[in-house]
Amino acid sequence: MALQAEMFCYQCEQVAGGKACTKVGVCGKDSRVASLQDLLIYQLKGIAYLENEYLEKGGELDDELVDFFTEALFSTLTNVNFDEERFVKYILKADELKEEMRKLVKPEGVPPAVNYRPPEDVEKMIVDGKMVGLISDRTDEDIKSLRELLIYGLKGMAAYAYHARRLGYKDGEVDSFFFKALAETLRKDITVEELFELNVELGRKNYRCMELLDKAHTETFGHPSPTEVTITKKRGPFIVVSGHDLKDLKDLLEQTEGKGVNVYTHGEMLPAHGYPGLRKYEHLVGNYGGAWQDQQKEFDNIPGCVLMTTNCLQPPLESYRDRLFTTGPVGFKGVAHIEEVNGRKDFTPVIKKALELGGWEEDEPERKITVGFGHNAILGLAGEILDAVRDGKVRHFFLIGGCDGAKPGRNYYTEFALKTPKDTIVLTLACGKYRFNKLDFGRVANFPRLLDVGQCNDAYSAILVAFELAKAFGVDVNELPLTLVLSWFEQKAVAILLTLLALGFKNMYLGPSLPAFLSPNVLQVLVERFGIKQISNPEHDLKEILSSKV
Ligand code: SF4
Ligand code: SF3
Repeated sequence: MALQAEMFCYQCEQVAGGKACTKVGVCGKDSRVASLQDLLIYQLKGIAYLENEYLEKGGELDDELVDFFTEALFSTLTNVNFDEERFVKYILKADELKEEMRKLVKPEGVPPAVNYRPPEDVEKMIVDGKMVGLISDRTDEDIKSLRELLIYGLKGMAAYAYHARRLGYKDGEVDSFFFKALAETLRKDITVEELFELNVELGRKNYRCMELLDKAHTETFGHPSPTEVTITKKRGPFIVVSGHDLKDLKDLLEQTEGKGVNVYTHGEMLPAHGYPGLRKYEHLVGNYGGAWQDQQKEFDNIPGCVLMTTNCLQPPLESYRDRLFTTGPVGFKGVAHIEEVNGRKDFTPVIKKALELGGWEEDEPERKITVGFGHNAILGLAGEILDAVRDGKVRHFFLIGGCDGAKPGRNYYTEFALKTPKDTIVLTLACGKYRFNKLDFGRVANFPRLLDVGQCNDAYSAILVAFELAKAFGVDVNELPLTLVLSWFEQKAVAILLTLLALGFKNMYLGPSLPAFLSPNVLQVLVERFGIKQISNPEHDLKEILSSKV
């Protein structure tokens, strides 16, 4: 076994050298944590096999098991959890659950992952992790590529399912698919065709899962509507809430009410201001900062607290480590973690610390941006949009969406947005938009030219809008004057991409680089079947798009 490398991870876009992180992750994940994550995935494969057998024999889904499974998968997403102790706990908990299930299912002739028992010693776990991870994997390149694509898609879908479950929304079809699909990755005889079909099925299941999450958000907090958000600082103690978990934000808002602590959204939490059930809190005073990759600069010596509810967490600097708190699947060694106990999270330590730190001393001159163009708000304007297109006032729509990152190539998306002609509308979502969402795009016909649809978790909204517009125009979605220009970074974007492909979206532009885990053959199939194009430069791509679609 060639073990010159200390780890092997190629699940995200910032991967070292465009190939794989083999010494330490560009994200900051070290080889010990990488190994423990690999071992956790191996454990989850074992659980998946047993649960799938159990379900096939007529057994029922167990809530505790699904909760654990989705959180554990989510914890292995890029920039979520860097804490080896937490992975040890997940691995051991997985073992308990597997042990119970083995008694129930009594499996015979099963893959080794099913009967594997982890050692108690963490050093030995790390060795085992290397044996079962990609670092030791000699599978055929195309099989490996499609298998990992499936696993990353499952990680992304786990994030969506996790958020929906926290609000009490579940879907048996989605949950059983986690087990079926991950169990299939243990099969030695699986074919390229079978894996391809599983990826397409994942795309469909993820659409269902995102629809469920949309339902969870809108039924709990109301439909987002256009809302002005202050993006400047206010005097006084404060907590900045980052990540994607709206339930955590709501619970924190309740617990900070009347305590003299302002709450700001950060990163992917910005769209929270659009929801009536969240913006009603007066002490939700605004949004602070930009996208996740700027956090070390923005949190440096910050005189308030930061609560990180999900991705993306960067390894914190000393200057704010004592005021950073994690919760849910997020973790970092030495950073305080707020656990859920009996269904409740107690944010008292965060509130106490924020009051102690005292906050900003002065108000900044106020500036605002508008968010809240979810599907309900946009489709409420459908009639006017149709008229504007028919009258030639709006020529084209762009969806410039997806993740951000630190690479220079990501300026493409800002330049692209800024170069879009004045008679076009830009829909945007996820954290990639922070590079341009504070710029003035002006208006076209009766609409702002830049419409913020929400988080990456709201990709469902954008898809629904596309389908509804296609229906209204009486055309196929690929015949709409709409182009998707996507930036990917982590595994939620993989799940969304599979959904778009499964739903038949074609000719999407993808960047900044193509996934390292796609083998040349798999990539060729994606290009041939779905017309996926890698971004080149904004002028070239815009010209190509506008000359081919009217
Ligand atoms: Fe590298 Fe991305 Fe894996 Fe981190 S998650 S180790 S940056 S490929
Ligand atoms: Fe961003 Fe991490 Fe993906 Fe939610 S916060 S989109 S990268």
